[in-house]
Order: sequence, then structure tokens, then C-alpha cells
Amino acid sequence: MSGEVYPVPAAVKKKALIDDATYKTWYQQSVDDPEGFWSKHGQRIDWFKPYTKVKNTSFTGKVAIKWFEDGVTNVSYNCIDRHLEKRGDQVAIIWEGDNPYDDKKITYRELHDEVCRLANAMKARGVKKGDRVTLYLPMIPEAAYAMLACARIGAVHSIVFGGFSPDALADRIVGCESSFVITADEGLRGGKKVPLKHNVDLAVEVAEREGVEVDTVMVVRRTAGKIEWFSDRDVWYHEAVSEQKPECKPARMKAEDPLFILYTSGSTGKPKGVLHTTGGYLVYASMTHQYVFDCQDGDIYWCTADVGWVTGHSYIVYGPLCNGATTLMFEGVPSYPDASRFWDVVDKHKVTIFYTAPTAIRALMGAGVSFVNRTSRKTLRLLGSVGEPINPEAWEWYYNVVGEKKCPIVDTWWQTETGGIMITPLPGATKLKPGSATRPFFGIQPQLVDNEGQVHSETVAEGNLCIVDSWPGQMRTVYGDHERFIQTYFSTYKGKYFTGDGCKRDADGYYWITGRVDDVINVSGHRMGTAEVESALVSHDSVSEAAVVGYPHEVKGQGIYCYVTLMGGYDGDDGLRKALVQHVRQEIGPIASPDKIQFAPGLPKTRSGKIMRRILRKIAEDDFGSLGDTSTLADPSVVDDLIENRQNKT
Ligand code: 6R9
Repeated sequence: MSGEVYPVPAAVKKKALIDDATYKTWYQQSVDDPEGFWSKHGQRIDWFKPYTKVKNTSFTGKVAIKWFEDGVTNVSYNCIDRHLEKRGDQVAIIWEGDNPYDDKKITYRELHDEVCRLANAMKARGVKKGDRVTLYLPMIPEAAYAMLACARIGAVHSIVFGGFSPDALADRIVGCESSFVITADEGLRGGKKVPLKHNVDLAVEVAEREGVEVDTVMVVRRTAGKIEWFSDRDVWYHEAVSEQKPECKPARMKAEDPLFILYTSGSTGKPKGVLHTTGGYLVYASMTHQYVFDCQDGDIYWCTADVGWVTGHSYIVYGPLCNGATTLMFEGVPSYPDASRFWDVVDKHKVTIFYTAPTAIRALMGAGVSFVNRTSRKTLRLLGSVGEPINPEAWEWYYNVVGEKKCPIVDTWWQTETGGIMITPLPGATKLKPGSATRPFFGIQPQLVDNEGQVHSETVAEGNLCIVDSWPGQMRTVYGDHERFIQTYFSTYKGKYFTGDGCKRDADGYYWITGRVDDVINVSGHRMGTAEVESALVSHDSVSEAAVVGYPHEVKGQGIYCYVTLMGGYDGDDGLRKALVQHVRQEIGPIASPDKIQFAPGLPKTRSGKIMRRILRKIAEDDFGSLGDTSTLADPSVVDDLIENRQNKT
């Protein structure tokens, strides 16, 4: 937690929207008088009917969170229409295809027409305000059109990342009872095809068996690859929109009407449908986008996330477009055609602000500096990081090699649940420390609490990270299960939002996120519940019991380590290992591929039958010298076998 401090470069400070004094004044206002602060900043978006009520939130009892509740607005109007007069011919979206020769620019006026046509096509097929629409799309402009078209007519989108399996997609279709799906024939990543439409076909069958009928599958033609066609259900996107008018009146939406659902992993059970609403979310996403990235006219802003994750929602589509910025959307991967791709794209499109994940930085670091040094990157002025703690080595490489010591790095801590960035430097205001997300954004009041619920209010402290009061971008509920919302986030510490992350605070009041304290692991910035992987494993015929933990992985941040107890009659060999990896990929998707599988005749359990994960984590880390107290184990001898057969021997 020590190490070098990087002051704000004079050139950055001079041009930045927020300096340190402003940060401090605004922050103080935002916590002393949240009503007054947000009443003012809520006006950054256009309202059809202005709000008179600002904040009506409670973290106790039934937990009700309402912001700007009597205001009426529309997200698509704010992201498009209000810019047309001044920015109609400005590029809204730069699309860079998987193939470096494939790109496209879409102006705000073109965006308007595309979104309206699609909105009309959806309406013509019966989609109404409040209906859930599932999007399973590659990173193509149609993904942004579809999000905005839903917002325009008041439909609620649920995006499922293209790397999820048909079963995982089916769960999410069923979870929000979605009868309309938009997909593409195939995706294209790193030159490889992803059978999206085929996966949808399989998922729809599963959903139907579970009682949810999908009546329309709209298909974008991306590769023109061969697909199956069900003419009573499937419709080509290009045909559907071609017959529609390029005008569609934006629906009048109440501030608390739902905008989207996004499924995310927790420590128990199936993924939760995180629900975000209209007004507060947009105010918070756009405000954080403007100030955290110091985004100004003329900037070319690129966030490398996928729209299947929350980062893509808030910081590829809604935040930047609400601000009238130019946002770059990238279909491909950092390593294709080679490890220069990110920097080639930066040079090609003159990117000024670049936002990516530590796992990508570490992978590119591994490929060597020559891939960076052969590019110019001279337009870059700001770098960002998100998704997991960034280790100081990766931070320094990003700063020194990619940014050539000229670009501040904003290490932004936040979650699907928070809607927008929560703890972060502001480029013109905050001195940087590699590995620290630094200070809270306006309106965010972090608290560090120990396992007994004791608040550590001294400056230098460590504990579980909680947030004590609401902010406009906060999730409102778990879709269809408000009780689970209360249980998951507000029951561990009464009256506080519990993030699931551990955290330290240093003498300067800087926050250092240490990672999840629950059974959620973070693999290449993707959140995964160990319980999900376990239930995928035990659904295989050969497996009687499984326990999954994370272990430190050089590139992915964390790898997936599985302890598997087999049914009688099965041999734990490499063939079965492969079959199990394949099985988990099929159940959840390639992002959940186990890295290590250890066959274990027994798992370490307490006398009451609880698996002692602490021990399993240590063994997976190859750190079995410090297993701690094992006296409560029902059968201490299983530990010797686990150590003997560990898969991470160094
Ligand atoms: C935006 C996003 C959330 C979890 C979060 C934390 C980890 C995200 C981080 C970070 C340290 C950062 N996380 N950003 N940890 N420093 N800058 O990633 O959302 O997919 O919901 O993941 O990711 O553990 O709790 P999500």
C-alpha cells in the first residue's frame, strides 16, 4: 500500500473539468446536502416533466430507492434527439470490426434514424412498454440500436453476453419472461465464428420446456453463415427495419420505470437480475462518464468492454451518448490479428480516452513492449481501468509504456449493482497511487465494517466495504425477487449497502479494494459464483460432489480451481478432466472453463458438514504450510491427500 505517488500533470490540470478544490467542495456538498446536490445535477439530462422530488430512499425495512420520482423523461431522447440540433452530423459511434479493414462511422442523425426504425419494427411486432427484450448480440452497432430502441418505447432490455451457453441464455430468458429476442446469425471474434443464432434456437427450446414462449427472434445478418430458419418465429433485422419510418416518438417514462435488467453472479444460487431504472441511472452514468474521464468536445472515447457487461451499458452506450460524445465500439479481441491491435485502433481513430481491464493489460504486457512501441498513441491523454484490482506492476506498465508517463490512469471501482463508477480518481484532481481506486465520487459514502458489524471510522482502517447512503445509479431491486435484494445487500449490515468487497483505507483516505470477501471469483474481470460452477460440475454423471475456489492467476487475475469427488466406478484421469471442462463450458459458457481439476476422494468438512473453503483456497494457492486451525474437521486425514495431489505444485 506504499509506493510512489503520481501528481496530477500540470497540462492535465489546466484543461480538466474538475480540480482538487472543486472535488472537495462538491464532495462535501454532496454528503451534507444530497437533496440540494442532486437536485442541481439531475438537471444535466432533459426532462419532459421536471421532478419536484429528488431523493426518497431507505436502506432499512423493505428497502425502497426512488430518485427524481415525479419526473418524466426518456433515455433514448437524451442519448440522441437532444443532440441533433448541435451535433446531428457529429459521429456518435465509431465501429471497429473484428477485421481491421472493417469499420464504420454513425452520426447522431443516422443513429436517430436507425433507432427509430428498429423501435417501430419492434412495436409492429407487438413489443410494448414494460415488455422484456433479450439481446444476445455481438459488438456491432445494432447492439446499441437495440438498447436505445427498447429505451425509446419503454421496453426493458436484458443483454446476455455472447460467451454464455444456450442453457445460461435460456435461464435468463425464463428469468425475465422475455418473448422477444434479438441476435445475429453469427458473431466474429479474433477471426472465429460464434454460433449465436444456433445458441438462441437451442435456448428457445429449453425456455419453452420451462413454460416461456419466445414468439419472435430477430436476426442481424453479420456473417451470412448458414443458420436454421423457423419462418413462423424468425425475422431478419434488415427486412424488418427497411419497411419502417425513421421517426418514432420517445415514450414518456417515469424516472423509476425500469430501463434494463442485467444478470450477475452472486455467492449463492442462480444469477440475479439486477434492475436499473430510468432517471437516476442516466444522471449517474452520464455524470460519472463526464467527470471521471474528463470527457470534453473533440474527445474520441473508447471503452473496450462488451455491452454484455455493465461497463458496456454505462460507459459504451448510455453515459457517452447522453453526453453527446463520440464512443468507439470494438467487435474484436486485443490479440487479433496481433497484440498491437488496441494501439493500432487508437492510432487509426485518434482515440484520446482509453478504458480497459487489468486482465487485458497483463496479457498485452506478457506479449512484450515491441507491440506497443511500434505504434504512436500520441492522441491518448487519459487511461482507465475497471473490473478487478490492478496490480501495481500492470499499473506501472500501463502508465509508463502505453501512456508514456503523460496520461493519468483512472482506476475505477464499481459494480453491476452500482450502475456507475463509485470510487475513482478524477484526472484533474487526484494524485494517483498504483493499485488504489483512490477517493469516492460525489455522493458516495464508503464505510469499512468488520465481520462483527463494527465500523472502523479511523482514517487508516480495513474491513468490508459498505456504502451508507443511496446514490442515483443504484440498482432498485432483483427482478422479480425483492426479498433476495434485501437479503443479499442490506441484511449483512443493517441499514448499509454491502458490496461484497474487502477494502483498506490509507493515511490519505485513499481506498484500496482487496477483492471479494464472498464466494464470488473474478476471472478476467468476469464475475462468477463458485456455486454456479459447482452446480455445473455435479450435474455431470461422474461427479458426486464439487467445491470450487479461485487462485491467483498471472493473466486472468483469478483462475478456477475445482475439487471433484467422483461417483464410484469412475477413474479420475485426464480424459475425464477434459470431459468435465467441456461440460462446464456447455452448462455456463467458455468464460467458466475450469483451469485446474483435482480429483479428491473427500473434501474437508466440519462436523456439521460444511466444506471448509479456507483450506481449499490455501491448497489451491500452493500455500499449505499455513492451513490454520484444522481441528474442527470431521476427518483431518483428507487434507493430506488434498495436499499430496494438488494441481498447482511449484
Ligand atoms: C464494473 C464491474 C464488480 C466487482 C467488484 C470488485 C471488482 C471492479 C474494480 C474491482 C478492484 C477495481 N472490481 N472494478 N476491484 N478495483 N477498479 O466490474 O462490475 O462485473 O459487477 O464486478 O469487480 O470485486 O465487486 P461487475
